[in-house]
Amino acid sequence: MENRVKQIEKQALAALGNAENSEQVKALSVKYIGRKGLVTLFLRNISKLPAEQRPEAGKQANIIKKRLETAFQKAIDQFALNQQDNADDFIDVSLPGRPAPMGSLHPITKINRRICDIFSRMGFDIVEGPEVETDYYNFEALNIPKNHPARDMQDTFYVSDNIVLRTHTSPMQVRIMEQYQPPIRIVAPGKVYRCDSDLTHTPMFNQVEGLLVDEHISFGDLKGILEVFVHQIFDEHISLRFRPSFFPFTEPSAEVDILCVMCRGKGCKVCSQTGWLEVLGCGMVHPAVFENAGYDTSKYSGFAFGMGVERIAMLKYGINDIRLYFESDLRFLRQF
Ligand code: 2U9
Repeated sequence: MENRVKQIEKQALAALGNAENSEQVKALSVKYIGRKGLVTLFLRNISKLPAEQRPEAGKQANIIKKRLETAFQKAIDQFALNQQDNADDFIDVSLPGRPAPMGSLHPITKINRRICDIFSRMGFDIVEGPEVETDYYNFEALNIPKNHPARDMQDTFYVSDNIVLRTHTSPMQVRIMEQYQPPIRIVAPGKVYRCDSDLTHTPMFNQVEGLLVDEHISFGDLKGILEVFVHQIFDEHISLRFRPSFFPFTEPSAEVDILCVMCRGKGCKVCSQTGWLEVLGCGMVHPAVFENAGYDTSKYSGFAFGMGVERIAMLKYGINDIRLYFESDLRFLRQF
């Protein structure tokens, strides 16, 4: 008889091993230890056993009933836990994906591209060249003589006696003139280097310079092209003026100012009370520069211009410290 209850336990545990969910375990619990379960019936029938067997059989059957109760409950708890785990693992493929953090272009790159794009639409080609230059391309060919203050050690980074970090992108335009006869229409964007550092100057900054050479080019052409440029980069209604200036490589030379964006011409701290803000420099190419390039000055004339990209970006966005563009502070950069 005792063997019979042990057999029932063995059978119950084997069936429990094959159960796949808590519903099946509950059914087994009913089958074995429920009110009409096999172990329960065994216990009820103990009275039919010979008197001397009853105590031991009853003891065994109760122990087995307890063991099965514990085993069934443990299995039910385990299935409940697994179900919870599965719920955590569940992937809802219909949810929108997590947005990947995206980089963006630096404001100086954006303005640089915008400047080049405006000239490109007016037929200018974009040319790029070396940042380490010879004295000839950076100074001599551009009518900057040996004793000119721009060559000063204070202003120029010298690599050796004859080699410098370019102080402007003009050397590139000299190289183009050596290779091609007019007509030429180019802009040269790129990094340039000068020994200078304060609120509005950094030792490296970005320039865009332009050069247009053909027959019958006049100061009127220069004004027309640069007016279109200023209106496109700032605002088509902005007032501008051409103010006489001096550069060794252009004659006559001028600087272009826009009406102060802060005070609209009244005079304030930003425009040093002048009512105007300097945007770029320009002029008709000096005949000495054409002669160095081997261009026929009786046939060709042309104009050139140059601007600092950081300066344009400062004016456009109302930034008063150029160094902000070089500090990689995302709180600053995210605003553009
Ligand atoms: C050749 C001949 C002439 C380029 C020019 C300027 C005027 C000018 C400054 C603006 C602010 C430099 O970035 S800045 O500091 N540039 O004012 N640049 S005309 O003249 C040339 C270039 C090439 C062959």
